[in-house]
Amino acid sequence: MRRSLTLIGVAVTAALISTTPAASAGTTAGTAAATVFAPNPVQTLGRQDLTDAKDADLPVFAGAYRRVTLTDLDGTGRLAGRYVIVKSSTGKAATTVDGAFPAWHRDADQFEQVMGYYWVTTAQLYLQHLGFGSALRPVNQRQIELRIDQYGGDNSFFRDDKANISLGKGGVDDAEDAEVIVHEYGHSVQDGQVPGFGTTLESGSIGEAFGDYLAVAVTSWATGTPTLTPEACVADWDSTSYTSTAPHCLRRLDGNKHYPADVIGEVHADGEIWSRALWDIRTGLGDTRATTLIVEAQFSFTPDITFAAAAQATVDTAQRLYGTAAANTARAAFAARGIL
Ligand SMILES: [Ca+2]
Ligand SMILES: [Ca+2]
Ligand SMILES: [Ca+2]
Ligand SMILES: [Zn+2]
Repeated sequence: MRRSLTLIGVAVTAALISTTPAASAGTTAGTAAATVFAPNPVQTLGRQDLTDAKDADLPVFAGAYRRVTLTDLDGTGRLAGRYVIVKSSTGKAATTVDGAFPAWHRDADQFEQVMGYYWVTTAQLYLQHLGFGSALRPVNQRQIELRIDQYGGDNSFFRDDKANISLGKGGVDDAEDAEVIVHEYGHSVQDGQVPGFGTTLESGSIGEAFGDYLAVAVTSWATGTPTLTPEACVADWDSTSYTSTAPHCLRRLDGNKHYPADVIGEVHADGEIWSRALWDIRTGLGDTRATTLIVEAQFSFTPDITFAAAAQATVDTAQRLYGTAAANTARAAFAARGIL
């Protein structure tokens, strides 16, 4: 695996400096085993009847845990590394025991901490696997601060003033669903590419849409295309707390919203217009080419870009990277939404 050693915009700690030089292409600075959901128990088990049950580790969840290897750790035994540092206001900070993180389950606060570290790092490694940081310029290769808070509402958010992410614990703990974590990282990615991105309704909708798209792309890359839930379904598990129909989805990538008739003036809802276009590009070109051109195009966006301008920039990037047939696929996807 190609891996850039470049750190951009990172407050590099002494510990990180001391361990980073040991890394080179194909190796990682620090690794440790840990236990996660991959990406969430509804998708893994294909059970739409799962409920939060007040954070209880019921026997039904046993088959959803996976032992994985955390990479890019700074060697301190904490959840701190090259692309993310976890800070939690709930429970003690996770630390390694004999070089591995204990197999915490969902009823332990440390489980959400581990999830945050693993899935932010996995999202960055997915971008690197596409060539960002090697053949293409790096994307968001900075250390994100990820907070897990006893936040009252069932919500998570990205604060671009501090380049950090907060994950709430309303309903199902947000960090128990990888797709919520990666959605938030999507905002961080866009802010890393275009500081302050998303100042208007349309640009903000693009932001929400890209987060949803990245959530699906990263989790399918890491765990395989889901077979028991629709791939287009975002946050199958977190959404069991606030949706009543199955399959449970926070949002989907494969809706049929059309511009401008379906615009309601809310970024998450209107984002479903944009995310369907991204989904169609991915269906037409495959994950690697689609996500590469989608992310590469975002470098040319302005913070307040319109749907039309962003769509044209995406088509132009498809042309530049992959030629006329790919550009036609992208143009058709946006035309089908009424954007171009
Ligand atoms: Ca939990
Ligand atoms: Ca939640
Ligand atoms: Ca899903
Ligand atoms: Zn969002």
